[in-house]
Amino acid sequence: MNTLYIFWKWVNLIEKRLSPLPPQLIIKHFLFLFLVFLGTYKYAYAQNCTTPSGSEFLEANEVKALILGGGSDFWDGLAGIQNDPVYQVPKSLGTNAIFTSSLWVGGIDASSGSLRLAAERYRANGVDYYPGPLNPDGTTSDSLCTEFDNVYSLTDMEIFEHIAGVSTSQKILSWPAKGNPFIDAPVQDLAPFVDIDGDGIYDAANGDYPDIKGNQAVWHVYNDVGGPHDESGGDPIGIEVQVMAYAYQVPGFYADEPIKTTIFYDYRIVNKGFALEDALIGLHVDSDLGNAFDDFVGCDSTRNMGIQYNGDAFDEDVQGKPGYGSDLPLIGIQVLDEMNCSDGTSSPMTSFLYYDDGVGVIGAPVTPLDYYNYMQSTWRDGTPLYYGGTGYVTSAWTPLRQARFMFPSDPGITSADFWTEGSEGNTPFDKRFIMGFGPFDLDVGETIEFTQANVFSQLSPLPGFGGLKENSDVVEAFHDSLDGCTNFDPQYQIQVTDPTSGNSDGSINVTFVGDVPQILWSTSETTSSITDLAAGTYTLAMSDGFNCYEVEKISVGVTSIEDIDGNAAQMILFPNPAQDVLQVRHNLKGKVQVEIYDLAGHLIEMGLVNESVEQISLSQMSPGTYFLQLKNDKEVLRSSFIKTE
Ligand SMILES: [Ca+2]
Ligand SMILES: [Ca+2]
Ligand SMILES: [Ca+2]
Ligand SMILES: [Ca+2]
Repeated sequence: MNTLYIFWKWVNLIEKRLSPLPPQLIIKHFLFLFLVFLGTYKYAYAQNCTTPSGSEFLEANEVKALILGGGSDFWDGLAGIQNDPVYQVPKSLGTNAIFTSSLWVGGIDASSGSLRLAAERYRANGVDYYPGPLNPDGTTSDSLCTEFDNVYSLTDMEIFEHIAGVSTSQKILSWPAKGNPFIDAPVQDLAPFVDIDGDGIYDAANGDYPDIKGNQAVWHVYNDVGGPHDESGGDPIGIEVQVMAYAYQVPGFYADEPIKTTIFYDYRIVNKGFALEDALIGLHVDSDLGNAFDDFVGCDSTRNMGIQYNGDAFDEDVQGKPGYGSDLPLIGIQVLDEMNCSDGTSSPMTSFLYYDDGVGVIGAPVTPLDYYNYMQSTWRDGTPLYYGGTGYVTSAWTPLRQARFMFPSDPGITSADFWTEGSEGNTPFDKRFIMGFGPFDLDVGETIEFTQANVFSQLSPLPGFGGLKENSDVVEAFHDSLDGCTNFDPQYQIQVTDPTSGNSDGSINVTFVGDVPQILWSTSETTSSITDLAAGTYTLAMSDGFNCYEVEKISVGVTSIEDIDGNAAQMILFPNPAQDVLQVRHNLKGKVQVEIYDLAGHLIEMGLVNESVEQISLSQMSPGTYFLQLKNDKEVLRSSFIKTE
């Protein structure tokens, strides 16, 4: 694409975005942005990697969010996919709440003492981030960038169907996890997965499945060395960023409503380049709540939360979209707990700052140092944030003390030390902010991980944060309750009725004790009992609805291996019921351990078998129903049989 065209298109977008501004301000923006454009043009090296072009909508609940490849979301800028910011909440209204949000990372090179930085705002000058992971030595290549120029979206239902053996989608097969034979990438930790066969490698054909969160998740990976840092002008660090955005559509009772208007992110930032001292992580957010030109910003440092809220009592319609009207919106960008470094250190939010997007000392960042300073409450001229006023010290104003957090007060709770946009008499306008975390010592090989939640509220009447704080508490408690899968342990009994010879009149009846999980059979049925079964092996997949699964394979009336299809691990028991001797056939490899349990779960018998055909004597056992389990080092098979008099 030719440069002039890019610039013209970009000007058009900026003009559209700024159209409610007075003309002289638009011209000011034009001139400023044009100077920025010329200033950064010198960084236009020959390209190695493609710029990110992937995108997917995350829309599992009442948020519709455009997740973009690379380091910024919602507004795709010059990529031109949507030409519209897409963070609609509630999506039924179709009103945008966030224009764009992006990740900033900066720090001091431990050996050279110079600043290294990756940061994007609007991708107006280009990008700092490129698609794909880095090789272990911190390098990348055209082919690696191209292979990963994608964002990967999955629903929990697609995974459930894969686990149950209903269907395995192409997206499951090509999930970009470690060692996947379907993708071309170095064998290293990438997208999370559950390693069913325990070989350390992802292969859906062997039963492994993606380990997502939420009812839908969107995962992608990017780095800051695939090309020049055209947006910030910073020197590259050598970071790889893996991020999963996800959302829950939980069944509704009132206290869960905030979950439906929240999206989460799990970030994993891996340093594979240069050791950094005083590394800072920033979240740059330009919220535009409906009408973008009547907003205020603030923060709640105890919650690690940057807040944007409507600055007046009515949110007007904007550019053909409905505003929020008098149901005034607030959005909080929150880091749950803290940011954690693999060296054992962690950090809460240590800085919150807004800037006005002009050309002044509290205006838009231009140099890499500007970006770095904005992550530590320092203005563009190097002066620190002071408490009160505009936060910028002048000769006419002698502030009392320095500050880390700008506008930290809840406008609903006045106090002696009150500082909000309203208390300073600011005019509601198009605002943006930066949340800073750190400093960290980020050595090569170390990672920083954190979870971000975008929390929404329309519950607060002007002027308080009360409703948003309530929602934030619900979201945090919900997130804390998702403590892995150790508590998901469904208890059940299985009754099998074999089909009469050559017919399809068999059945499986599963009786749950306690909580009944979500059920999906390989037959696509979702009830606890299935009927009209021909001889064969059926898979029962169980889920808690929050990404935890259990699987049971149950054989019905199977008397020959030909009755079972596919290469998957299988076993057959016959005759069943049996009186004296039970024949066991299976296709497990290697040493196989056999265990027999009674209905109460007591182990009755165990032993090792090496052959694919075994005979088990039942003569010492009482009549009744038993479970037989076979397992080798990779797989487990279970089935039930009946011992008769
Ligand atoms: Ca595996
Ligand atoms: Ca607004
Ligand atoms: Ca208004
Ligand atoms: Ca804004």
